[in-house]
Amino acid sequence: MTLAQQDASAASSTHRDDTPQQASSTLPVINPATEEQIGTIPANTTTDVAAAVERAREGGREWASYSWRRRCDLLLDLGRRLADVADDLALTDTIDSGNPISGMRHDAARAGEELRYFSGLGGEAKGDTIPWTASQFGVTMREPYGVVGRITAYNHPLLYAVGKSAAPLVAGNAVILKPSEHTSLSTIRFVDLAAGLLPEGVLSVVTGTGAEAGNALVEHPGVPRIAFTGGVPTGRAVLRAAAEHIKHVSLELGGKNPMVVFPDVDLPAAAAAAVSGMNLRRSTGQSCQSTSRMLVHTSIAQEFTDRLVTLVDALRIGDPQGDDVEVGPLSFNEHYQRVLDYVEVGKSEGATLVTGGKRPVGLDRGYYLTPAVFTDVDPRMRIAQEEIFGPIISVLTWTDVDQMVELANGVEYGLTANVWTRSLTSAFQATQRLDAGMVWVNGEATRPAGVPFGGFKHSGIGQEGSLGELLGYTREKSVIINLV
Ligand code: TXE
Repeated sequence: MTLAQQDASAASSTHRDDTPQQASSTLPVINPATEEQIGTIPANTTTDVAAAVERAREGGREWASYSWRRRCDLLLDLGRRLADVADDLALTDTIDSGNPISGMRHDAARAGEELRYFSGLGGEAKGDTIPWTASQFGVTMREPYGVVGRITAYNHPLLYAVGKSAAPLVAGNAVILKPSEHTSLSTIRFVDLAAGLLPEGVLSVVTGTGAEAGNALVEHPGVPRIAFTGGVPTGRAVLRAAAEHIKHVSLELGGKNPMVVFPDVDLPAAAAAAVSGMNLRRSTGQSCQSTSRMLVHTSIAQEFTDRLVTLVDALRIGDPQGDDVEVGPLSFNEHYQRVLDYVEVGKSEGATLVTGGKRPVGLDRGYYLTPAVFTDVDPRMRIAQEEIFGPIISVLTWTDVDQMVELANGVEYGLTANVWTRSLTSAFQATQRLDAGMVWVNGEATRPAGVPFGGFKHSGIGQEGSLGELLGYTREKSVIINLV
């Protein structure tokens, strides 16, 4: 029995209050590299979610009574438990999501970093004093919400489970995780690691469909704070459902991110950054921050594209458990079909498919696709406007900076952008005009802890990965003190 089968059967057999309740129905766990069912996860119901909320409220009261120092020490202990099984969990993510093991090992390490980063910030959830008169003044106090519902997307399962529960836990909230139904295994195992360390109910997970378990969490009056990572259509549904209880909601949504290439660049370096920026090696291009639109100055477009195609074609595609494998399968069949459709859409719209977009030779099973590069892309085409969330790159050209800015900002999204030039002036002038929450200058899609990450326009509400995220999981209460 493989590790993931052990995990999957563990997920559906053992029951501990903070792991998903036994549910009358289950959802299949499919290994995207083999298309085989390797287990099941509980399809939690609204009733299961309500029970989880009750336990979270209970545990959350105790957790909030701890000093921040004690909470952070316990979370650092949890981080040590995580580190002990990091490789195991990375393999679980690879078998569950299809992402290459090297990428998932990176995620497991990054997850530990996020936990340490926020555990180091515990004392920063502080208020202010507001001077007034000698006998009257104001203070503000930051309090936890109580229970936070943390709904996550499928593409970085463990990193999201750990990295996105750290800040709300440090702030004194109980967290109920709702991972994607496509990749829930490592989240269940992570929550298991907290057993006996955190009070019962402080960190728990519900699994199942978004329409049932996810929506139940958003609609439950006992969960005043919702943080969602996922697609724009679901983000809208979450906002609507949360409106009933006027909940505080943060959204990390999709992107259609540009990489801008000025004519003065070091072309080999820029082409290599284009491949890294697509996150092909970490999650087969399934990343909200991927820069999938190459906006290249006309004068260097052909040479840049030739170099990009050479690098893309050289990527090693195969079984994601292989240490030297760079690109794995897409994570689930429905999405695989969707990305395959976009290849046809691109061709039917008149763009030129220069390379890729096919099942790799010799990989007859599994949701595999060779990374694709399109040229002759008109900015109004669907492949230039819509988030594909897969290994498909569109190359568009520009001649003047105003045209480039119009191209870059000409989509509904505003998550990231990457500007490549040797000129600091060009870089900053472009950065100031780009409508994106995060801009790399000569970057490679890396995000150090502490740098706020959040989208403009349809890419979301709020920021993560920084002190702002921690404070976003607190409510600020104002107190007017009168010395009598
Ligand atoms: O999202 P979905 P996916 C975005 C990415 C892409 C999408 C892919 O850009 O658009 O996520 O992830 C649950 N009420 N980001 O396909 O389908 C569902 O069960 C409550 C952005 O997973 O939106 C899953 O757990 N919950 C990001 C989660 O929502 C519901 C980083 C997401 O599902 C629900 C990564 C409902 N009605 C991906 N319906 C960033 N910006 O950081 C579904 N869900």
